[in-house]
Amino acid sequence: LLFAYCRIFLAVHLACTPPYDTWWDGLCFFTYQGTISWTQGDTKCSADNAMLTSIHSAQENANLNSFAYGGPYDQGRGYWLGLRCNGTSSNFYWEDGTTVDYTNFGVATVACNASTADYHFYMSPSDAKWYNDKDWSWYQRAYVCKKNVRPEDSICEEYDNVPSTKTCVSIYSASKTTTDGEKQCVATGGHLASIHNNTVNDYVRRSAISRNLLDGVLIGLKQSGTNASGLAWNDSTMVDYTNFNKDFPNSALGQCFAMQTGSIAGDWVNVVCDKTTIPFVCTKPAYDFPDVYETSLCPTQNYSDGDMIYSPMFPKVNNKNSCEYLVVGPAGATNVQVEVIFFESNRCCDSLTIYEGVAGDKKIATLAGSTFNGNVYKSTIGPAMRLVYSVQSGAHVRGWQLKVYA
Ligand SMILES: *[C@@H]1O[C@H](CO)[C@@H](O)[C@H](O)[C@H]1NC(C)=O
Ligand SMILES: *[C@@H]1O[C@H](CO)[C@@H](O)[C@H](O)[C@H]1NC(C)=O
Ligand SMILES: *[C@@H]1O[C@H](CO)[C@@H](O)[C@H](O)[C@H]1NC(C)=O
Ligand SMILES: *[C@@H]1O[C@H](CO)[C@@H](O)[C@H](O)[C@H]1NC(C)=O
Ligand SMILES: *[C@@H]1O[C@H](CO)[C@@H](O)[C@H](O)[C@H]1NC(C)=O
Ligand SMILES: CC(=O)N[C@H]1CO[C@H](CO)[C@@H](O)[C@@H]1O
Repeated sequence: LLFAYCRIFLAVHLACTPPYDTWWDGLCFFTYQGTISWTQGDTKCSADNAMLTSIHSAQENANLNSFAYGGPYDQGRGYWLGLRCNGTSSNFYWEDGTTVDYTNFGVATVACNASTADYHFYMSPSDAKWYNDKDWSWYQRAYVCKKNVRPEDSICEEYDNVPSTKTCVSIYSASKTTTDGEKQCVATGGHLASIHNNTVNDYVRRSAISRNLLDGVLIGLKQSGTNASGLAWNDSTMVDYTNFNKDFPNSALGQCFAMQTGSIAGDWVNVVCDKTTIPFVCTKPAYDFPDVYETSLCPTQNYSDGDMIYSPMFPKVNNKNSCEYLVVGPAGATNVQVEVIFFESNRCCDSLTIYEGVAGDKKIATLAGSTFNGNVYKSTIGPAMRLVYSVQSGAHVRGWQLKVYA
């Protein structure tokens, strides 16, 4: 049974923001499949608020080996890890500050002392053991980043919540065109910023200033006509607030817009779409987590058009229950569909398999990790599907929410 509450979910939301994915313990991981030096990999992870990964058990080592390897660009050179040697204390340490409570060296004795090199380790693709090079500073390998903080319970995930609003904001310092900025926003579940009042406008301006972005940021407003009547936000929300500089809008200067962060008003001016490259700001609506947890019981009813299906205990973490769900459309319909509204499971250990019909083993899809948000899955041989949620871990993940269309 589900608790009876009804709520409009504002947007598709993500657990780990792509390209990060939940591998185990609700933590977000990312594999870079090109090759890069240890130092560059370390810097790239830091730029994502992550660290080169640490590993704390044989199970985690095996997980990492299976998820990191075999990707399309796997160079077979192994993956940089965050393990190093402190010659002063003669101790190995993890870059992320966690305890070195497990090692899997490929050679019997690996010394760490004042006379050894400042080792940098990688996992080998052939035996999942850890090795190091003397010439680590130039040798290029893939790497794995890990975030030690779960995005659990943040209504904005990795965006920032504008205090006392339901708006999430993320400012990017890299200069992009409107098209590329919008792409990056979409990849993280948002759009180039839409701004609907002074609270949000001022927040964006102050955040930009605090990042030393004084030359303006792209926002998601576009002007199709020559006057203010042809204005639209890229996320399709209503233009119910504007904050133009006094001589604007002026379409002769471009059909896109930037906020002047250097002025206290944070006012808006036209810029040339796809020519002006400056930092940009994304927004998305805050995700409304239900404030009542689902029960941990499996359902006794069938689901049909318009129903939401939630995993047990959603959105409370650490569910251990596996359940089966039947989705049944009207007799004679050609198919039923489910849309993923939210999905967060540990890729290692928890999966949702979608089968054709109310019985049988013809698979439509298997979902695991946190990369399926917004996807739609359809039956093809009749108006029914069976969902089997198999939970081995459940650790620190919230589960999922699907919407049924029949
Ligand atoms: C190395 O160990 C020394 C002595 O314990 C400590 O002072 C220093 O901060 C350590 N360096 C790093 C990078 O952890
Ligand atoms: C460091 O470890 C190596 C390898 O075990 C050893 O040969 C060397 O004597 C050690 N150096 C110090 C200063 O302990
Ligand atoms: C400002 O707009 C946001 C949506 O963009 C809304 O959540 C918030 O409540 C508004 N704040 C005020 C003070 O109107
Ligand atoms: C504003 O532009 C629209 C087309 O974008 C046009 O239909 C309208 O007449 C214009 N209004 C004024 C006051 O210029
Ligand atoms: C669910 O659907 C199946 C297949 O149509 C049917 O046999 C079963 O009785 C239904 N269960 C409920 C509780 O309606
Ligand atoms: C609704 C809308 O304006 N969408 C646009 C957002 O920006 C991208 C990239 O510039 C366009 O392709 C969309 O059409």
